[in-house]
Amino acid sequence: MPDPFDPSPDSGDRFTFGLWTVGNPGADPFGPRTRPRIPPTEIVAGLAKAGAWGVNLHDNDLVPFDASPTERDLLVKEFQQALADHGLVVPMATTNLFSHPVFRDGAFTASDAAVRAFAVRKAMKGIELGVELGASTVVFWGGREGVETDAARDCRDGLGWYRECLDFLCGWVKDQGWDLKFALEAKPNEPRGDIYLATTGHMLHFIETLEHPEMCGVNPEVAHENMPGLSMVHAVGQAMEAGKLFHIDLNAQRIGRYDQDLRFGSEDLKGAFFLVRMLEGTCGHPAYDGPRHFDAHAYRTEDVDGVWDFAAGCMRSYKILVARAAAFDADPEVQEILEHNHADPDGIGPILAGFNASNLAALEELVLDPDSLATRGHRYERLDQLAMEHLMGARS
Ligand code: DIG
Ligand code: MN
Ligand code: MN
Repeated sequence: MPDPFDPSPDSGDRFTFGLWTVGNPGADPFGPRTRPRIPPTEIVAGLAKAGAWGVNLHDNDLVPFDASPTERDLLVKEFQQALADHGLVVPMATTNLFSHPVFRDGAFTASDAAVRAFAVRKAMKGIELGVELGASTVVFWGGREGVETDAARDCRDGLGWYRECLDFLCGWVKDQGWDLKFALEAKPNEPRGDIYLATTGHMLHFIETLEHPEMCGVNPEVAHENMPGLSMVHAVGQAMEAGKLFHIDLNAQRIGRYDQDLRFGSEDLKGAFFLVRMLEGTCGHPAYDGPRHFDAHAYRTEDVDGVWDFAAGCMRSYKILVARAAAFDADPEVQEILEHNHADPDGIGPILAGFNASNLAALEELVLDPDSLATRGHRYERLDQLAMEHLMGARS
């Protein structure tokens, strides 16, 4: 009997990992790598064996920064063969605009226009690689777009240059005739002291100031919203409500710590439960239809076998939470409490759905007793206990 929580692309699972995730060799700022580097073609084979649907990459995860065009083409050819051999797709590509020292003062927001030009050209090459591999989404994570001191530049200049570079790239992509989506990823800090556009909320506003906002959405990451103590569920909910959840980075994080990029579900399990419930649409709103991407890596303590334990754990935990969320929303007691709380027997809700003379008159005629309204119960303690019991497997 197959394990219902083992991932299966054939049954519709759309799990993806970046080359940099299971390929993370365990180095950190305080010590060198603890694991051998896994070549991209072996990562493809390992992800296929683990049950992933796709693999994502930064340009330099596959093609070294200083590779010649011939070396680049050979590496891409080998990678494409591995994808074909193992049946994996590449739904997303991104460009490394943060490792090389040229980006030490930023890429799209660097005060040096020559660095910004270099970054845009590198992003164009990264996008070309993504198109060659079949990607439809391009993620931009501005890891170096920020400052350690605001003496460096006025943030309005940085934001203006950020906008210029993204508008340029959107115009170039449209000129190429490619149907690509840009997914902008926020993070509050690390590696910069402060990173511009620190949260998904900041990004959602910034997108509306771009020349081609319709091409651009967000790529929220659990760890990046949780680092400053924000709710990933609310960030994703706002993005979905705006039709801008173009991609997602799933992992786990302890609030107030450096970016841990932990195995999905391994920390704030309740937050992961409500996030999966939102993504899967079991609560009644439309589901997210993109890849379930894990931007995470195994503990530095792990060997290569532990890396594949990590990958399996990400996918299994996601599938277990799908089942728990579905059971919660199918629970008659949950439905009864939610229906009771959302009931509108006097038809008051529609009065506020648009200002007009009729609604204004209806609003003014309402008899509303605040003391009576203040006494109504919501049974949230019972509702949350039901969620916890489904989550803990004490209720099915
Ligand atoms: C880090 O959270 C960033 C980079 O790994 C990459 O640019 C992006 C892709 O998901 N996430
Ligand atoms: Mn991260
Ligand atoms: Mn990420």
